[in-house]
Amino acid sequence: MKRFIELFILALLCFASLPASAENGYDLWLRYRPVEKKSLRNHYASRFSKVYVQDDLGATGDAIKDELDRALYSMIGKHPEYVAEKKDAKLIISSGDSGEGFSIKSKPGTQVTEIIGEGPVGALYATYALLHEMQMGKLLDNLDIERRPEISRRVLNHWDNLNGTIERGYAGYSLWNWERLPHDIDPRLIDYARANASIGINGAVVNNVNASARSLDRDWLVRLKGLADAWRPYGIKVYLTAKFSAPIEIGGLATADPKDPAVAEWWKKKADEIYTLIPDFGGFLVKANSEGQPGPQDYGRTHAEGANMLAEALEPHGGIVFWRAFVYRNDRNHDRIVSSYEEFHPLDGKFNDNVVLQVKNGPIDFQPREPFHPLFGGMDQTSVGMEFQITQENLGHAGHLVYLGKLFSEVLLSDTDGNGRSVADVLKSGKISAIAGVSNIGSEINWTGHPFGQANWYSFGRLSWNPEESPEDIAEEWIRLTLTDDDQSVKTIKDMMVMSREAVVNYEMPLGLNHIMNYATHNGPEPWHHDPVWSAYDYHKVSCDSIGVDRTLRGTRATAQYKQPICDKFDDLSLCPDEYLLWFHRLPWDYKMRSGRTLWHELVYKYNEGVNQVESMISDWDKVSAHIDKDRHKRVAALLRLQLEEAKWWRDGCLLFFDSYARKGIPTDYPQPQHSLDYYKSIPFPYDWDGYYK
Ligand code: BDP
Repeated sequence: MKRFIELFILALLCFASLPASAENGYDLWLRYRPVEKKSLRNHYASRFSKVYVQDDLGATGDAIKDELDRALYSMIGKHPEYVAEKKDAKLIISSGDSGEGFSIKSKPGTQVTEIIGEGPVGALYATYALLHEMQMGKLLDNLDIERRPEISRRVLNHWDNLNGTIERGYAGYSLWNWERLPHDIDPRLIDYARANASIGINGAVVNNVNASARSLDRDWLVRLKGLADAWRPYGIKVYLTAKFSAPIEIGGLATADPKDPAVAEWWKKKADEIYTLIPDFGGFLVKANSEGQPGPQDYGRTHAEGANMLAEALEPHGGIVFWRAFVYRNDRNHDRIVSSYEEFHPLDGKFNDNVVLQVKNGPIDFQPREPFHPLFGGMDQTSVGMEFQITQENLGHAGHLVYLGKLFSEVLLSDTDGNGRSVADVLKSGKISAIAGVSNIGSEINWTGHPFGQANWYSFGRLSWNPEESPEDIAEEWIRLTLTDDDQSVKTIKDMMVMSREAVVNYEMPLGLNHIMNYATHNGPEPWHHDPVWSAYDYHKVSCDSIGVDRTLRGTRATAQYKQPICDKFDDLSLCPDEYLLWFHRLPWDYKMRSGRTLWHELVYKYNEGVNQVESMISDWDKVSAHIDKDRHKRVAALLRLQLEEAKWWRDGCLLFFDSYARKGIPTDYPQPQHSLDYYKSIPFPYDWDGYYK
């Protein structure tokens, strides 16, 4: 009978390990698939036969047990058995008072594994790390892992509006059920916390940078407390965006001038109120004097004066201010690229210690490729934090497969001074080290809309913990955890992912072109957009003989904002990498490229390369069908077809437009556009999901 039951379980497990026909992606990278190999199953079963979890780990200890229960039951069909004494245990989980670092060690010559967290959250992170090893099919015999995060604040920024819409969100509506908080904690909110904790994300700014002052009202704060309490065991702090005019809007004051004592007092009281409800509240994120948002400059004060006033209100409670550096003048005669550095560089050293200047990865605005922002390395006496965008605002929304791990890593490893001081080093050197990602998640069942969007959330977390990790390795692990562990398929999918970032650059904005997307939706080409306030011509400056913007020392001097020798690298045409060519230089159509082609020909070549890359992604995805569950395979296949259509739309629209100036014609050995330029100009843009441009 016992043998029969064993065989039966084995049959069930084997069946379960085939690609399931229906997976909706909800489980993310925490699928805990049944372990097929009997020997491995037994190995895990024996290691988890007796588990000791230090009993004063509080709610985090419960979260650890909950995760072990789910994982073990799903992977080997058994729950772990908990024991009260360390000496009886095979898995020992304990921790010190606080901290996120941890170690996992196998005790030589025994079957014992010991996890020690610096604090309870460290022990939780270690638990996820151990389960990760198991999901990767590893034995637990020779573990010798020690980890500590390189960056201390690893935060998702949710651009969620209080009415449930998400600005630039393409995966449905906000997950925060404000109406029923704090009483009803939707189980999904816990799954959100689990997913984040499993990749080390430890903070969430829950509302939009284009903030509503109402989020600071007591009515909302008590609801926010519901989220804070639910996420605390997972090591996640909540933060709010603070609208600078809140003292007027909800405080009844006549001004929001940071130098007015009544204003400072209002913020102090507000902070006290928040901390009474949420003792570990993270702090404020502020978008000020940017794109119409109020700020200190409305009162003739500097960004530093505004930030410090808020910082003083938070300081007694241990809170911090993320002050965004995303500012530009609404002046079409001024190169937008240089604005933010011009504004903030003179303020270096003027920010309080609990202020982080949050800087977008590049100096424009989340384009498919940008050189790193010169404020990284340009503000040595200020804590400078990174802001990446995980939601693909300018990279095909949730319709395109684009693996952003490559983009994140490229920026993090950029050399800021010629001596190898990378952007990541700059982040790490701040009094407060911080990295933020504008989230791509929403209410869609698979969280991110595109199934591969999950990899961008995942890689953001992993690189925030350790910016030096290889994005290729991260992609591979994500694939194994999320899609398949068939080696050949893993390799094929990984190659696809790695190429996908280059593909989107090629079919949207090759050779350093930028900001030529549709004005409102930011999806699809519109290099012809031109109105009194915003014109794509400011970004490409196309004419009959040339294209690109001269941002060298002879032009708008954007290159001067970089330290030497990086300044020279971008400024000197012979040194400037092709990928930033038209970003920094204005060149004639017949300019001879390194490839031997003319600039015009190179542009044609690159746009076509992008389309070809999507075509090869389609055929690669076809090849792995036997090893991916049907539903997700079908969904990605459909999305890749959409991506191909849109890649061609970008290519043909842009090339026809640029050629209406260059008059060179598309060489006959390339596919010719199927439609006229007028046709591409007349394509209507569907409504914008985020409700911002109503
Ligand atoms: C732009 C987005 C806009 C954001 C803004 C920001 O289009 O929706 O509000 O950035 O980061 O890229 O503040």
